[in-house]
Amino acid sequence: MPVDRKAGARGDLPLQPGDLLLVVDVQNDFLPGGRLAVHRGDEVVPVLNEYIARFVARGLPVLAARDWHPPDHCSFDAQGGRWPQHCVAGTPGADFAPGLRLPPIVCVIAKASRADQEAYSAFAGTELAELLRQRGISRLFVGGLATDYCVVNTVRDALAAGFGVVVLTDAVRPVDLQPGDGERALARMSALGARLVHLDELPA
Ligand code: VGL
Ligand code: ZN
Repeated sequence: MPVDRKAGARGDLPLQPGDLLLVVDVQNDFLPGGRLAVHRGDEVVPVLNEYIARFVARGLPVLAARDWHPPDHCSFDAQGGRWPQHCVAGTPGADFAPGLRLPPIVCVIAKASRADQEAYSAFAGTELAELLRQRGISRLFVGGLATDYCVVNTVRDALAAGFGVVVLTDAVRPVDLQPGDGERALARMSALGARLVHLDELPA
């Protein structure tokens, strides 16, 4: 399914109170050289830094989710899961990318930290929805890794919980276990009601 990118003139998506930037799993193990490296995953870092700067300049909040597994997580191949061991809580592989310029006040959500449960979505088993509601957040701008796993599942749950969602298409990259998984994930998010944008469409 081709992804509809027709919408979007330069600067036509104003940022407003109630908007929040959600940075998903920009962690060393998902970058080239990491244990579950996403092809060109490092390319999202400078783009996300620009989005972060735009949110911070307007006093809008930034939240970072991180994959935060115990060493025997059920998704790891040694446990019969589909992935190599990655993002083990407290290890360098689970650290945020060193070049990612998260603001000094950033809320961090850890997910998939129970050994017996896989959780791609930042909403799964976390307090994210309550936290957003308490803070009066109505719309999430979502970027990070990986498009076809944690990003798409997080976006699906955000929409189901009633939040507006804007996907930052230049700040996501897919695992693409099957070629086209990333594009299909973008199409799915669009079909579910997310708006797909790139940096030019936000005010500078
Ligand atoms: C992810 C695979 C396994 C992700 C996390 O962050 O997209 N993908 N764990
Ligand atoms: Zn994981």
